[in-house]
Amino acid sequence: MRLLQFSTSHYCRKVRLALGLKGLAYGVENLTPGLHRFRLGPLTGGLTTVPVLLPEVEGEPIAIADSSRIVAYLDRLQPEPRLVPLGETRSRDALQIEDWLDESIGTAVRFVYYDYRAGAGRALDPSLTSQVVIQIVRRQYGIRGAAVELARDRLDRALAWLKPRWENASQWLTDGPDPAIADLTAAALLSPLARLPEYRDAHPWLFERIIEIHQRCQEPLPPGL
Ligand SMILES: N[C@@H](CCC(=O)N[C@@H](CS)C(=O)NCC(=O)O)C(=O)O
Repeated sequence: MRLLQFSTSHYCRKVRLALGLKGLAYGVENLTPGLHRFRLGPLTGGLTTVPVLLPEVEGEPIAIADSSRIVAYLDRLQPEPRLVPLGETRSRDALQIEDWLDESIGTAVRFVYYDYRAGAGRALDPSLTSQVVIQIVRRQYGIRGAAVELARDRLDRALAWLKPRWENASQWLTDGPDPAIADLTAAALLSPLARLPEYRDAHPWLFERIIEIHQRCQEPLPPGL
């Protein structure tokens, strides 16, 4: 099994956490942003986002694109430990939280993170290559001014929702004894905030949980932790 990824992508981190929780062996292929389209397009029928999983097993699809589809595939491939919990209510809740995190919060984190990296956080990597990549990402997604402020508000609301759930050390988002897909998605998609002192200082509970989930999934900690 091979994961096509950008090493820095938080959506790719989500899939690595899922693979790690299940203890599945896999290799990674790091793609170069910009050139990635030429590698992915023919495999995915035109979708150009990472992560993409190549099962490399006869009889299985050649490529599975999108982190949520990959998660569903991994549960079919090896049901235990489950990523999407069993039971109608719990599985519906888990998938709804995953979708909200994917579509709304992962994007908000991208806005706040790249805005920081181009401004106060420039010193994290002032090299020309890094700054050029940051500017390309900012242009691609329209990361500026009012849009960053809206992303900040969305993140504040998400963290206020998450705090009472994650602050309680014995509780996971879908009430199981172990973290499942909603927790892994939150841990991965919020992990870039570890580089921003404003979030690091205000939300210690968040980073404790992110660390715990990475340890359970045997995934190296994100930068900044
Ligand atoms: N909904 C997708 C989002 C993935 C995504 O946004 N990936 C970004 C990197 S973080 C990407 O590949 N961007 C390159 C592009 O859009 O061409 C998923 O969950 O897999």
